[in-house]
Amino acid sequence: MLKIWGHRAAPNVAKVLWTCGELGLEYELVPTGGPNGGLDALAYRRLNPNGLIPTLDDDGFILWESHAIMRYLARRERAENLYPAETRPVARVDQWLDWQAAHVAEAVRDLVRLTIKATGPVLAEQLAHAEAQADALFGIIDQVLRTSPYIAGADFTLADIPIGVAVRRWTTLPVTRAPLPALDSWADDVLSRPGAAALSA
Ligand SMILES: N[C@@H](CCC(=O)N[C@@H](CS)C(=O)NCC(=O)O)C(=O)O
Repeated sequence: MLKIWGHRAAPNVAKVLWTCGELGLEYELVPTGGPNGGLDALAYRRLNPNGLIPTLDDDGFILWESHAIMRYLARRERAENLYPAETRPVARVDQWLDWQAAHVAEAVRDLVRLTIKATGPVLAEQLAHAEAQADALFGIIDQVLRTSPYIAGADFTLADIPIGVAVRRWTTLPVTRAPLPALDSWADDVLSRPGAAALSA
């Protein structure tokens, strides 16, 4: 059985668990990181030298980086509905996966650092700047979703997963958010998929 080191509340782990849910894959979750600790243990560092979660073990094949794991699992299961084989459709999915990791993840992380994980006083301008950054990024997705049912086109794909996880996180933070109706209704749709149940299990 697949082994995944991490914990459900960690967004990058949630992406992988959701992917497993979509693929109908069973896994053993090894509680690591967050309140479980264990990231600095030598044995864990041998698996993942970054000391971060998630890490996957598929019958001795060790893989880290959440999006690499998602792609690997979709390919392993030949799930072309989630991760197409054709050059252009897969490029579109990759575009959104990379964009989420490069921009959205950081914007949400900034908001977390300035709110629920703030270690000292936060300037109102700092928070307003971070809120505006997130509004602008999620606004890009809202625009797409006004004319497209899913992030990468007509069908649900891997591209919807990291952005779904990020929206879920963003909407639970004590921040001011721009109203983005197309994004909200897409999020209601994708987060109610059976595959996403792993996020709140
Ligand atoms: N780029 C990495 C980032 C991994 C990462 O930052 N993981 C966070 C959880 S989302 C982590 O390990 N945090 C330490 C902890 O939760 O204790 C990935 O996508 O897998």
